[in-house]
Amino acid sequence: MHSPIIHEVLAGLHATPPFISPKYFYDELGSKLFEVITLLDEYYPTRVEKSIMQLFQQEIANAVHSCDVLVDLGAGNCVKASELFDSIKPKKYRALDISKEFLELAVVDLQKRFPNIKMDSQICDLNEQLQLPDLSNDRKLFFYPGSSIGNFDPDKASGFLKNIATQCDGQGGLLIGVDLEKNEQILNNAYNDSLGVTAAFNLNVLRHINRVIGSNFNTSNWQHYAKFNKSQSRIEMYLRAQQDVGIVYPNGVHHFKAGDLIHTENSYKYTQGSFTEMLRNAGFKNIHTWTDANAYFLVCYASAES
Ligand code: AVJ
Repeated sequence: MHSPIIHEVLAGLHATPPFISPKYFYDELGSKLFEVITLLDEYYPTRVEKSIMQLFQQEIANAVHSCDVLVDLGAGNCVKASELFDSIKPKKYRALDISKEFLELAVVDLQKRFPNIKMDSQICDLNEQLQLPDLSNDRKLFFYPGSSIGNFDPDKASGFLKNIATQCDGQGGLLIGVDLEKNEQILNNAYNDSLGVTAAFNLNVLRHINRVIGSNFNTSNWQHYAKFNKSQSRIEMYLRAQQDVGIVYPNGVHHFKAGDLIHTENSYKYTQGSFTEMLRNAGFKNIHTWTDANAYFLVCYASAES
């Protein structure tokens, strides 16, 4: 009766505890709100990752050595990949993302700035098995910045890394950024910024869900809640019902009580040791790491070559 997508979203809302997948953050407005998050004082990951990439640009390029195709996993506005072009000199650039309009516009823009790199885009959900049949013979550099890996539970993250290592097929590797465990207050502040942008980003998922399933969530009935869970080493984000609400969607209604939480995101934090071990277990042969002076963030090049 319902489409598979609607079915999946409804199953999440009816689950105990209820959840919405973080992939629904990234409609057009959500992608723009995330760009704003990366500019916030409290949200250090993007800024610190960029400083590491800049400071160690030459070392990273030496480790990568050469690259037929740069495969950008979760390209967004493509800015981070474009900052690698001069040092890594890829022949081709493949941008993957879940947000179609946003991605295609970004790639068209980038192609004008770098006419000598062959570019294309591929809409994909990294929760599904990655398929790149036309690139099977190329020496690939997979690029997964921003600690997006943090959205996966650790066993899912391991499976994802194994899949990338397999796709490398003995050549190339993965350049990945991951957020590190640190002082709890710094972590909590990064997801509870004083301008309320992260709150808007979290609440916007309800507007997106309304369009996807035809529901009537009213964002003013919900409140942003984000907190570091120490035992699981992850930031957890939720939306909390501020009053009893009945959510109506085609062929149904679902009641939430005041105080009920919808889980919208986990953002796992790793230690350098736990993360490099995961890369090794995934089958990568050689692991290079770079971090900042405060050890807030880690950049790794995991090579598939021994
Ligand atoms: C894009 C998943 C890396 O977990 O920090 C930012 C998303 N959520 N603020 C993160 C996010 C709230 C972000 N990732």
